[in-house]
Amino acid sequence: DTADLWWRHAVYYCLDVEIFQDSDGDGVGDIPGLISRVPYLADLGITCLWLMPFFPTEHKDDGYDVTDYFTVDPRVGSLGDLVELIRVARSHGIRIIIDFVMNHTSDKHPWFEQARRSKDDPKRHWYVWRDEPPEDPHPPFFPDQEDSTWSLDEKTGQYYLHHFLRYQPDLNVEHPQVRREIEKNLGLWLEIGVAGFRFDSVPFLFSSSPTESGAGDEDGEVAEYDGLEHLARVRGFVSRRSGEAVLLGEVNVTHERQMDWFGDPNEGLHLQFDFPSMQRLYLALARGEAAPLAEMLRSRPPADASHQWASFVRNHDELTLDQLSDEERDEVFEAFAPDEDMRVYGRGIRRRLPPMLGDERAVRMVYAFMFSLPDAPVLFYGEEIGMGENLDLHGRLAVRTPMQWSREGGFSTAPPEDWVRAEVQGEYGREHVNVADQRADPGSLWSHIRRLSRLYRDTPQQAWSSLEMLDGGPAGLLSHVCRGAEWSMLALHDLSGEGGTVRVTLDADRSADAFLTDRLTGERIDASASVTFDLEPYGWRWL
Ligand code: ISL
Repeated sequence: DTADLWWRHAVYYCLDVEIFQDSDGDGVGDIPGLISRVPYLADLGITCLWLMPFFPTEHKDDGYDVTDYFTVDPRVGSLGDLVELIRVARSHGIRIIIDFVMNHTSDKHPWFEQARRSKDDPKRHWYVWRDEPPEDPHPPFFPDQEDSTWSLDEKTGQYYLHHFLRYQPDLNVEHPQVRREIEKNLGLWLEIGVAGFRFDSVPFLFSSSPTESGAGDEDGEVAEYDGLEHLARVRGFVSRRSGEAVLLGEVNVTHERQMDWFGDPNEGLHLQFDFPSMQRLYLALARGEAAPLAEMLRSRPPADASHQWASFVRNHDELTLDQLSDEERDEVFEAFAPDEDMRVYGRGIRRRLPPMLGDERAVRMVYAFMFSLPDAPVLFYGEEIGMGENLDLHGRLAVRTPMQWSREGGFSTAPPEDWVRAEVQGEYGREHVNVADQRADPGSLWSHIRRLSRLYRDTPQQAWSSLEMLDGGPAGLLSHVCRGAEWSMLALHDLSGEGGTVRVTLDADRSADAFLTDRLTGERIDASASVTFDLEPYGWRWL
């Protein structure tokens, strides 16, 4: 595989154009606005932007219900603007990857409108139809809006499959013409210059249609095998079209099953979010014990040279806790989302970090931990300033409020009541939480995250190292080593909030020339035998 491996040591930043920066005063963020913020992102240490969907949409699922895959929603700009963004970003060392949402279309997509005209329509089988609704393949993802993953199409009297909302009918990927459209679409964006895709809802995107025998697909080995074959073809297609394209997949399943989606060397997805470990991080914090997270990371299958895990601590959805048991999920709810309105769909938390964790020392430690792994770090916009959420907004929209650039707002010159989404009020409003103020303060969360992200960016050895979990020390202590051939990092993090004393003993046979360097201060610590560190509550040290 001759593909460029830039993606392995990139720092990722996810944003939605419509809430990042408005350039023309209509209250909606746009691509020219984003272009003006590229230098900001480069300065923060970002080297890859993941853009949430910017396609024409009916807004039933914040852009994840697409009506045209081959262009840009005129509300946020034009194809020309996008090409310009790619050029400007590239000149600042930033690549762009985009959300790829072809598991389903909008029900207002012309394909679906045609498919539902009659049972004999040539596009009918681009979607998945049944005379009777089979058993649901899984509980509905939006249980406040849907009871079933099948909806009746009145006119033709059949039910169609929608893993998500009824406004998001699933495409039938078994249909060769649908697969051709998928390739045409990937091909268009690669030609325009994107450096890859964040594949939305991977297990569904690559699933065969449910079988007559009972909607299957849930655990069906056969269906999954087909999906993997399909992914292999898609990866081949993408690699032939672009030497550098990367596939970052959203696969919220166990590590063991995620390994199938990585596949053999140089196959499958390049990157996958590590949902199981990130969910365990919150369980560990709730208990004040490192064990739940340490165990999960210890048992995590290592990614080979052509694959990488991606770490994150928040994203644009609820913080899903579905890799935890019911009891474990309740513990996390109890600790971090005691009120019902902080939770969503019974499975996750719709809060950002500072309000969720309360203690800013914990917040800083959590970001240090995220950047201390070999994994590709993925930030969600606004995390660098500790933006909060607006629980008055429906569901996941709570964590998707306009970027807070300054005390005055800075997102748009339109009056705030005309902004695309209500801004956050209270403690995490822009009065205190904004880029301008935090940029000027070397002690701010922004400065902390910038330091972490630039350090990761400038240390590719870390991304190529392998993860080793260490035992010993206080119960709240998470210790790991990123071990490389010529470079290793020992990382200590206190997850308990109690701090403690940690004694580090170096291997006898290495001690002759061994020394430790504090990665942040550059201070050299003589450690010919062993050395003791005192960690503050939620303290951390990288050596
Ligand atoms: O697996 C999950 C919960 O058990 C979910 O996290 C699921 O993977 C997720 O809801 C899928 O999300 C993605 O596709 C949705 C969209 O609404 C989300 O914003 C997107 O991240 C439908 O396109």
